[in-house]
Amino acid sequence: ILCHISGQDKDWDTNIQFLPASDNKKLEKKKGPGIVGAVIGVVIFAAVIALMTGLLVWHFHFRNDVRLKRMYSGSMRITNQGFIDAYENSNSSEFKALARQVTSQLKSIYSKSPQLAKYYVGSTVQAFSEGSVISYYLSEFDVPQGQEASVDSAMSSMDKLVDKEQRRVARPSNSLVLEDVRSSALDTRLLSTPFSRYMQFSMHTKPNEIGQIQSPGFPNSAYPPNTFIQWQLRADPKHIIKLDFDTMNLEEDCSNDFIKIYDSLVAIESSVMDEMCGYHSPSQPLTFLSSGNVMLVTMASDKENDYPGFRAKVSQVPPVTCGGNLMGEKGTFTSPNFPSYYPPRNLCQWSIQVPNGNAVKLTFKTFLLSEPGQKDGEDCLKDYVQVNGKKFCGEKPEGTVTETSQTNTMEVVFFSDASYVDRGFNASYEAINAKDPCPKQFQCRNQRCIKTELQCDGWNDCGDMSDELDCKCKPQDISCKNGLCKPMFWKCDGVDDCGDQTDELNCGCKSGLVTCKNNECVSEKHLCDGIDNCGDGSDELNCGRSTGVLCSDLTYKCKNNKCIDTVNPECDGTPDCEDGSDEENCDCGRSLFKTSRIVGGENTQDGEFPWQVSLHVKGAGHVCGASIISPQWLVTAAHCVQDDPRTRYSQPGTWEAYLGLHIQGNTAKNVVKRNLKQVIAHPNYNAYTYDNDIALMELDSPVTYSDYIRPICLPSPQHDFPAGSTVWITGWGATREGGFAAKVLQKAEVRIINYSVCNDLMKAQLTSRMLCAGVLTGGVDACQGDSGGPLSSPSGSRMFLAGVVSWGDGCARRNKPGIYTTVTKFRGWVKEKTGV
Ligand SMILES: *[C@@H]1O[C@H](CO)[C@@H](O)[C@H](O)[C@H]1NC(C)=O
Ligand SMILES: *[C@@H]1O[C@H](CO)[C@@H](O)[C@H](O)[C@H]1NC(C)=O
Ligand SMILES: *[C@@H]1O[C@H](CO)[C@@H](O)[C@H](O)[C@H]1NC(C)=O
Ligand SMILES: [Ca+2]
Repeated sequence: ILCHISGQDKDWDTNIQFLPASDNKKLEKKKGPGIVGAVIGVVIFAAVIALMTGLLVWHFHFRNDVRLKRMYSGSMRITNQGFIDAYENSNSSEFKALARQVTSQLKSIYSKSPQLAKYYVGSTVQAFSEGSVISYYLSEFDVPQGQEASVDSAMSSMDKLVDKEQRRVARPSNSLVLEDVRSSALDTRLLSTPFSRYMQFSMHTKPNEIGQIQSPGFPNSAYPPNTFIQWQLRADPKHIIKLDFDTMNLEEDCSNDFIKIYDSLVAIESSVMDEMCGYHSPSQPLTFLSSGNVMLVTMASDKENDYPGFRAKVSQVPPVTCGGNLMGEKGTFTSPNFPSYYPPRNLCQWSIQVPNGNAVKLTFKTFLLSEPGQKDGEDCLKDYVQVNGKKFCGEKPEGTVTETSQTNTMEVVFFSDASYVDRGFNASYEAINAKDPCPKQFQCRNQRCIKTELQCDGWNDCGDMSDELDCKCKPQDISCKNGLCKPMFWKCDGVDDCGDQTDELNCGCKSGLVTCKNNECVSEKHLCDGIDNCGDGSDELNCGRSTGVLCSDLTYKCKNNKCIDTVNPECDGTPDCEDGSDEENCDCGRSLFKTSRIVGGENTQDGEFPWQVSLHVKGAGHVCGASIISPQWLVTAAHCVQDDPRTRYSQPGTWEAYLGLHIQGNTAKNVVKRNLKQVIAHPNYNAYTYDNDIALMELDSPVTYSDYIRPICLPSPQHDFPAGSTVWITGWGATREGGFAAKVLQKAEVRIINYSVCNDLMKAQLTSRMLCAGVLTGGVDACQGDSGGPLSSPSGSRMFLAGVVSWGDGCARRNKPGIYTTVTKFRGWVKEKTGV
C-alpha cells in the first residue's frame, strides 16, 4: 500500500510525490496499448506508463478512523502567466515550479473557508494547458462522517472564494491571478473500486496527422480487469480535438465498466461530455469534439470480463464554425458535427430569410438534445435550440418540432453548455404561404402538416396529439371517454391506451376477482392456496413453490420431469429447477448490441438481431426471413416453402441462406452464406387457413457464431407471451410475393394483441396456433417484417422466438394486426426434427 502522507499539512509540488520510490513493484509497469502498426500518420505519443497521477494513488491511501476521503477535481485559469512548452511535461522544473505555486495558492484559498480548512489534506497539479495557463488539479479532504454535504457545498462555491481572495488589497505581488474556477467531486466509482492497475497516456496531436488510442490488448484480447486508464489528449493552440471511435464494445453495465470523455485534462464532472458502455454499432458514427485544445478519455473496468474494448482516432481540427445567413425558398442546416455529437460550450446563430411575402417554416427532422439533469417538460436550463423566442431541448420524435415565423425572416440559436453533449439536430426550412401553411393537409397545433386522413385515426401523428383531439370515433375504434379514438386491437390487453382506462373496462373479472388463463374468474383469496380453482392451474402459478407442484399445461417441466410453478423460468439467470435444467442451453437470444437510439428511421444496427436470416431464392434474391436456432437449423414459415408452378420452393437446392446480413446486396465480412441440406415444412400446414405455418431448414454445414450470427432462444411449450407485452419484428420488408422494400434490416416495435379481441377483428379466422400483434410505432404503412422472420420477445436480457411472421399483415401496417405462428405450440415438433 502506498501511503503518501502522514497527516501533516504539506504542500506537494507535483504528482510525483505521491509515489514513494520504494514501492514501484506494487504497480508494476505495464506496456501501453499496442499502438504498433496501427498508428496512422506520425503521432507524438508519449506513453507515460502507469502510476503517474495522484489520482491513481489516492486510492491506496486509506485510514482507519471514521473520516472519509473526499476527492475533488478542478481547473482554473491563470491569467498572469504565459504558457511554455515545458508545462506539458510534468517532470520539468518549470512545471514543478508553477505547480508549487498553484498548490500553495489552493491551500491559501481553502484556508479561508472554515468548512474546508479543517479537513484539507493536499492537492496535486495534474496538468497545464494553454489559455493563458489552465491548471488542472486534484484536492483531497479528510471529512468526518456526516460533514460531506457541507464540504461539497463549500467546494461548489469555491469560485466565489477565489474572487474574494483575488480582490484582497494586500495580495502578494507574485501571486497568480485566477479566474474561471471549476471544481466538483470525483466520480465515486473511482474511489469505491479497488483498481489493481493504473495507466496514463498522453498524446499531442500534430496538424494533418491522425493518431490512435485504444484499450490495452485491442483487438487481439479483452481489456484488462480492475484497471483505470486515462488518456490526456492535446492539440495545438487554436485547434480542437476530434475523437472518432471505430469500435466501442464494453460490458453493458456502466456501473461496472465505462468510458468517460471530458472537456478537460482532469476528470471534472462538470466538464464530462459523455459516459459510454456496452456496444455501439460501427454503422453509426461516434465522434466527439472538444471545445478547447484538450480532452481526457478515461476508462475503468471491474472484474474479469471478455469484451474487446475500444479504438478511436485522434486528430486536431480547426474550431467548429456554425451559424450564418440562409437564403432562398428552402434549405437545411444541422448542429455542428451532426449526426455525431456536437461540441460542448458552443453557440451558433442562423438568420433565415425567404422571399418577401412568405413566412418561414422550420422543421426539425432529428432532434436529440438530452442530457442528465434536464427533465422533460421543464425549462431548458442546459443545451437548447431557440426559435421564435421559444427554447427546445430533450429528445423529440422525428418532425415533431416545427415553428413558423410571422415574417419572412427567422432567427435560430443553438447553445450547448459545458457538460454532456448529444447528437443534435437536422433542420429544414421552407418558404410557405402564411395564410395557408398546410395546403390540402391538416395543421397540427405544433404547426406540423399531416395528411388529412391521419386525423382521428387513433395515432398521434402530430406528436402533440392535436390530430386526435375532439374526434368522433369510427365504429371500428374504441371511443375513449376522454375523447380519444384508439384502434380496437388495443382493447383488453392490460395496457391503458386511452389514458383513462376506457379500453381496459369490462375486460376480465370484476375487482376482487382475478382472471384465469382460461378467462374464468376466481377470488383473489384463491391465489396460491394449493387448490386449482381456475381449473387450468393458473391461480397456482408463480407462488414460489419449487417442488411438489402438479404438472399442468402451464407449469414448466424440468429435465428430471418435475414441474415448477415459476412462469418463464428458462434462461433467466436463476436456477429454478432442482437439477438446474431451466438454465441449460442458454447461449441464445443475446446480441452484443446495447439498444441505442435511432437517428432517423427504423433501421436496425448491424448485429442487433443476429438471429435474423435472409432467405434468397438462387438468382432471384431475398424472398423470406428466418431465424437461427442452432448452428445448423433455421425456423421459417411453411408458406415460404410451398411449390408453385414456376419455383420449387420446397427443395433445398432452390435456396441460399444469408446469416449475419445487415444490408441487402452488401455481403460484408460478417456475412455467411450457406446452402441448404433439408427443408421440412410442417406436415399439417394448411395453405387456405395458414394453420401450422412453420418450417425448418437445415444448413449444409454448421456456422460458427459471431457478434453478427447468434441463435434466438426457443421458448418452452409453457412460455407465456401475455397480451400487451412489447415484442419486435424485423425484416427487409419482403411481402409474400417476394422482393424487398428496404436495403437495411428494419425493425418495428409491436404489441401482442388479446387473442379473443384479435379473433373478433379477424372474423374468427385464427386457430389456437396463431397469435396477433399490432405495430406500436413507426410510419404509416411501413413494412418491416418478412414472411418467415422472427417475432422476437425480450425477457430479461434475452430474446425468445415468440412467433414466425405468417399472414394478415406481417408487414405490420398500422390499424391491421399481423398474424404469427405461435412457436410454443411447435416446441416438441422442433425438438423431434432437429434435436434442438
Ligand atoms: C519523468 O521522470 C521519470 C523518472 O525520472 C521517468 O520515468 C518518466 O518517463 C518521465 N516522464 C516524462 C513524461 O518525461
Ligand atoms: C438532413 O436532412 C435532409 C433531409 O431533410 C437530408 O437531405 C440531409 O442529408 C440531412 N443532413 C445530414 C447531415 O444528415
Ligand atoms: C381479452 O379480452 C376479453 C374481452 O374481449 C377479456 O374477457 C379477456 O380477459 C382478455 N384477456 C386477457 C388476457 O386480458
Ligand atoms: Ca450539454
